[in-house]
Formats: sequence, structure tokens, C-alpha cells
Amino acid sequence: MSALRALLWDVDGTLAETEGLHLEAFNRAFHDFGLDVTWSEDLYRELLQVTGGRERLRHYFARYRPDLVARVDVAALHAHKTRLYGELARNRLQLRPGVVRLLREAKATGLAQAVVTTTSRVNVQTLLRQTLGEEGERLFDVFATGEDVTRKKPAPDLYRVALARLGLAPEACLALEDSPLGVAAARAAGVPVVVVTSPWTRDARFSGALAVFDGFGEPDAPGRRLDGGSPPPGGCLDLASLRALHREAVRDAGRAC
Ligand code: XBP
Ligand code: MG
Repeated sequence: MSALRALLWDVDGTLAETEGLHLEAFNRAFHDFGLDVTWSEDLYRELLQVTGGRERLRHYFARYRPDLVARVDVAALHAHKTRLYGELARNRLQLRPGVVRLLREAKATGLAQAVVTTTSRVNVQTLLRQTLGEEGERLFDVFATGEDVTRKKPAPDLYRVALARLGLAPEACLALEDSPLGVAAARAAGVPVVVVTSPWTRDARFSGALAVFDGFGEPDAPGRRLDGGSPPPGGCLDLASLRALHREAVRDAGRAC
């Protein structure tokens, strides 16, 4: 039986609610490039079905503004969006309630931790430095970010990169994700996955997830379990609850063989 050796963390929507800021950065970038384009929240929710900012832009122009396809340099537009995101993020990013508690608990117990995200390494650095200073990047052993793959989530590639860098088998790990596409990526790599929904994914269906919560939970902001399973004690998702879920996954996989 495989014991839990590592937590694999998604970033956008899981470590922090960043999508509102990404949306703002996309819209400012359109303005700076002189494009008559503004994404609404409803449209952005739909566009989140394409992971990765560059891929999302290409999809948008092809589907909604074919008149702009030949005119827009998507790579330059996305590079500008990334710069704007870094500026906008100053003093505006916070980790989700319960995340720091869980990151530190995992680190103190000797679990490995990885970042597995479609966004860029620089955006991850910005988030971790702004919220946790020097400690931020030291909490993680491995980073797998958008630059590392050509196929982003829901492809398993980012998870495979993280597993290879950790030197661990998928069943020794547990992924934490907020979106169905993230769940699909983790499952396609054989990694069991727990969902903590974000406002952008709250109404989604999460087939293949071990459990679905609406937050990691802190004593003053408890998380709720949304899939009918037993809630974490005191509404706080801690390492003991994650280990119990992981044991269930390993046991069920053993039965299926
Ligand atoms: C998040 C994303 C990201 C951000 C934008 O997916 O799809 O693309 O929205 O980031 P996940 P970039 O949380 O599943 O990794 O513009 O930096 O690509
Ligand atoms: Mg996410």
C-alpha cells in the first residue's frame, strides 16, 4: 500500500483566487493594444475551459473575432498581459484561507510539495513572494509550470513533469485542484485528486475527484464538503483528513485491480 508522500498544488483558483486579476490583466492588455475587446465575467467563465492564457487568447480570436486573427500578435499580447498581471498583483494577492496552515503542516511533517500549474513561473513567483516572502518558494520542492509543456491541462503532461522531478509514483501523491480540467489532468496522470472549488468553478461537476470541498477552512471560515461525504473535523481540511482520503483512493484502486 502506497503511503502519501507529496501534495501537488494547482495555483490559479486553488492556492489563491487569481482569476479576477487575470481577467483584469487581459482586459487592460486589449486596451493597451488598441483592440476593441472586453471580456465579461460570464464570457471569461466560458473561456476558462481553455487553460493557459496564450491558448485562451487564440481560442477567443478564432471563435469570436476572426476579423482580428491576422492583426493580433498573440505572443506579444500575452507577454504584455503577464507584465500587467505582475503589476496589478502588487498588494492584491492573498492565499485562500487555510492554505498557509496546510502548506506549513505538510512541510513540517516532511511531505514533498509541488506546484503544478498552467500559468507561468513568474506568476507563481509573484504570488508566493507577495504572500509569504522568502518562505514561499521554500515550501515547494518542485515546480511544473506552463513553460514546461506544450500540452497544458487537461493533458496529464504537467503532472507527469512534477512526478518525474519528485521521483515519485502517482499513487504516492495527492493533487489539490479547483477545476474539472485540473481534475482530468491529475487523473490522466494517475494522481488521486481532492477538489477545493473556487467561485469560478463552484457549479461545475467533478467526476473522478475523491472529495469536493468549497474551501480548505479555518476556524473562523470553515470549509464545507459538497459531495455528500463526511466533512473535515471543525471544517478545516488538514493533513489527517487528506491522508484518510488518500488511503481510500489507494484502497479503491487496489480493489479495482
Ligand atoms: C489556470 C489558467 C491560467 C490563468 C492564466 O488553470 O488557465 O491560464 O487563467 O494564466 P489551472 P496565464 O489553475 O488549471 O492551472 O495567462 O499566465 O497562462
Ligand atoms: Mg486552477
